[in-house]
Amino acid sequence: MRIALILPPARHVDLAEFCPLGVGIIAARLKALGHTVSILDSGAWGQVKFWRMLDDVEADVIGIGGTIVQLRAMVMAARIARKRNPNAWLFFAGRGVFSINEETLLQDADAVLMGEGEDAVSKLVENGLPFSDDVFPPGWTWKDKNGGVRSSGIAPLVDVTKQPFPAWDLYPLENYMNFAKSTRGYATAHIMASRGCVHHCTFCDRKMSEGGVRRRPVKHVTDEMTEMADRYSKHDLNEFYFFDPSFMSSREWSAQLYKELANLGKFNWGCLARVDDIEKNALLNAKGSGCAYMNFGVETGSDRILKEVAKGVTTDQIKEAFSLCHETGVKPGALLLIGLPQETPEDIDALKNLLKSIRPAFINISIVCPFPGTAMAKQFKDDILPVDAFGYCDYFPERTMFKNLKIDTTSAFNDIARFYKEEVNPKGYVNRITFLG
Ligand code: B12
Ligand code: SF4
Repeated sequence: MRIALILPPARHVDLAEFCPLGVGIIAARLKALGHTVSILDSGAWGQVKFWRMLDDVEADVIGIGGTIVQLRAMVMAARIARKRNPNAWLFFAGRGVFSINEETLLQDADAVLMGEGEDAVSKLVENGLPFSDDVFPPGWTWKDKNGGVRSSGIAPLVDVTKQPFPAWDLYPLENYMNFAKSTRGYATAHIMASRGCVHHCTFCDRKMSEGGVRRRPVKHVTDEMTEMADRYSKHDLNEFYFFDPSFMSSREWSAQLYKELANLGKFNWGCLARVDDIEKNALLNAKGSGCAYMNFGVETGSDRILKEVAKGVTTDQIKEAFSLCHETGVKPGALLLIGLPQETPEDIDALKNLLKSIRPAFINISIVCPFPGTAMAKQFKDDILPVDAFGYCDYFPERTMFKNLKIDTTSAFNDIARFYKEEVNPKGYVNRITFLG
């Protein structure tokens, strides 16, 4: 079968430096079964080229996926792909599909994949087209032969220890790397060594994070890094960035990884991390194995809000982790959230004071968005603008979806960014979102 996996754009993302890793693993599984697979990711080409290239996609099975803020583009992409491929079997996938009634999606698709795709897609396509109602493995909602809607539930979590590397040859990797070079000055490659998270921050959509943390064997991870580095040496691949939500949460596993990376002695890397996972020895070992920076979900400078959003950390822990990073030479970055319904102007001042004390090398300021299904969306359901799931595409990431905030998010954003540059770290980097209108 010819299988096309398509990732349409979020309104605010044009070129991206990260490639969709989960989709790459699905592609590798499908290739191993002998199918002809292609990946068309908007982030690799930019929005204008993406829509042009979509016109040329020819396939027997078409999967279109993304987060909630890609939903509208997913539907548009399905309509375009259908025109060119009237007989193709088309499905929607990704995080976004959980936020909307499946019957709405089934107006433009034959099925919806709910959950992780590696097993669900591979097992389905083993059956050959057309897929009869009795061949759907768990994870699918589809239109049956009588026009009704059937569901086999949510796909079980996959065994991450048994998955292949992403099908690197199917991505135009140099595009991601060139984009990274144009913004960072050097190429970076993304990697996920684990999936899942045991925390319950109220703003996080955790529908696919349950089941604990599933870690890949250390050797599998470092082999992937070695393969990438060999394959892309000519692109000056300089660094790896671990996107795992729970990267340092196991001391034992992390220690093994640092040891292996130190033995290899050839990679620089950075990661997402939580301040409560930081401890001096681990940091020293991380640093010794090539760790250059860590980005922490700091979110806010108020202990009251940290508690209310169930972040599970305190400002003292944030200060301690940043201080250890400065001491050990690992550059700490701070990911911040503003626009929480509980937030007052005093809380913005507290955040500025915290920034002054922790001196991040980098800040990213996001305006919090109450994604459907999150604890925050349930808690503040009467305070959220009445828009359907597609409407999130219009607000995220620059406009608040809360009706009555005590702060103005645009002024707070500008105030924090200015304060950081002028009074905390003039050489620091503020990640700003660029809009395409
Ligand atoms: C790591 C991460 C990222 C990384 C992605 C890393 C990478 N290179 O793939 C980065 C930082 C780039 C990222 C970006 C964004 N993210 Co993010 N991210 C996460 C995080 C922390 C973990 C995701 C994860 O475990 N992925 C593992 C892979 C394997 O899972 P997956 O991507 O969902 O893919 C699987 C299935 O969903 C399915 N699938 C997904 N897409 C498709 C497409 C096709 C065609 C098929 C067949 C299958 C399929 O199969 C995949 C393999 O099993 C989660 C939070 C969490 N705890 O889960 C948020 C999360 C997924 N992100 C989210 C959001 C909103 C975004 C952004 C829009 C944020 C932004 N500020 O721009 C962008 C989207 C960018 C874009 N696509 O244009 C939301 C999604 C909410 C929702 N309801 O849709 C989450 C849940 C966080 C939250 N706020 O609640 N993210
Ligand atoms: S925000 Fe991060 S730590 Fe919190 S639940 Fe989501 S993935 Fe876990």
